[in-house]
Amino acid sequence: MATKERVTRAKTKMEKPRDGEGFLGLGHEELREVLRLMLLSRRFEEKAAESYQMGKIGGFCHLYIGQEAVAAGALTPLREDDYVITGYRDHALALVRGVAPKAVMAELYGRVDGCSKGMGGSMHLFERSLNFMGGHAIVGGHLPLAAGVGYAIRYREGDQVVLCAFGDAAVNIGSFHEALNMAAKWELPVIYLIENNAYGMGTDIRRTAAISQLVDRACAYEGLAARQVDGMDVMAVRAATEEAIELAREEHRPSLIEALCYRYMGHSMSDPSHGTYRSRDEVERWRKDDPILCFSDRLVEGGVISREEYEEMDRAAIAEAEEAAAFAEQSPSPEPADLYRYVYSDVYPHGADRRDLWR
Ligand SMILES: Cc1ncc(C[n+]2csc(CCOP(=O)(O)OP(=O)(O)O)c2C)c(N)n1
Ligand SMILES: [Mg+2]
Repeated sequence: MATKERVTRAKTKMEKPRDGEGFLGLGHEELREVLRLMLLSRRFEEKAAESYQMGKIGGFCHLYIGQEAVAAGALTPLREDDYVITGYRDHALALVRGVAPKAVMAELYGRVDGCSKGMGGSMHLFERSLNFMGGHAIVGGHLPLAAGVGYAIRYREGDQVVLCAFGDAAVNIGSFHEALNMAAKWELPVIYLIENNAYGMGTDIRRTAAISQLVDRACAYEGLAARQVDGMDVMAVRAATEEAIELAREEHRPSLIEALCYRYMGHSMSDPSHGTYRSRDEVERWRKDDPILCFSDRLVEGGVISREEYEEMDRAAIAEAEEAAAFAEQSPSPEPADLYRYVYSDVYPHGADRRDLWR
């Protein structure tokens, strides 16, 4: 079964060594902010799980618990005008990108104050003002969209980058290859980030991928830089991403990063935490590498934060999640009449005027 031994080597065409050991020259404030965002994601999702179990949230809901180092490591080095796009396991990425917890929770509740006006739900978080381009439910469907955003950046001669996250199962989807081929051929500033949590729903990736190290898929595309990192180590993810950002911004070179991580919960809220496809022992082994506990220990040892400050930060994250849920509860549901409002379609209810729909 999947274990930490999967972190085999720093497979790379990039030049610098993988560095998750130090603090990458970050100041204490920046390091504490990275930790705060990981804690916020964790506590937010624990609250979301509680609300889901109480029937307050409906539909699909996939938690990121256990994978927080990937979102925090990959998104915190981005600039405000860079772009982020991801799949359906999107809560943590939205929060780290800066979408307000209240707007994310209200979206999970399907309420009008949600970041997608309550029309998208858990899998379709979106925030244009932060260049957070979703939240996409179709496995691998957003990889070509990331190439499209990268193409738009090149066309406008900008220097932004696109960070595109997706799960391990997406590497067997045709659009993965189409997107990587285009990104490499057209030298698009896109960073493709595999969140390899070892499973696609209940299927071990080793049963479906005809390659043992997913990052090796990059070898098929000339010019695509590649790196495999320990996805439980936020600084390792950040180091690899910083390097990829530099390549994209300075040299228009795309990258493929594989972050080896693990989800502690079931595939979605409708699945049990452990399931029959993995053992309790395996989950417990990975829990020993909890990305938040490991990083907070390092920060305490390094004198960046005291235990008391950490506990205070944790209490603040819990309070923020509670406030988000209270906010979501009182936010109204969308009007049924607005159902067609944001849909591209020629079919309008009751002969409504096209212009009415774009008010
Ligand atoms: C094209 C497509 N096929 C099947 C599904 C159903 N499905 C939803 S999630 C999932 C597993 C994806 O696993 P992975 O890419 O590893 O992401 P993870 O859930 O582990 O984050 C599948 C098969 C889908 N959403 N889209
Ligand atoms: Mg997976």
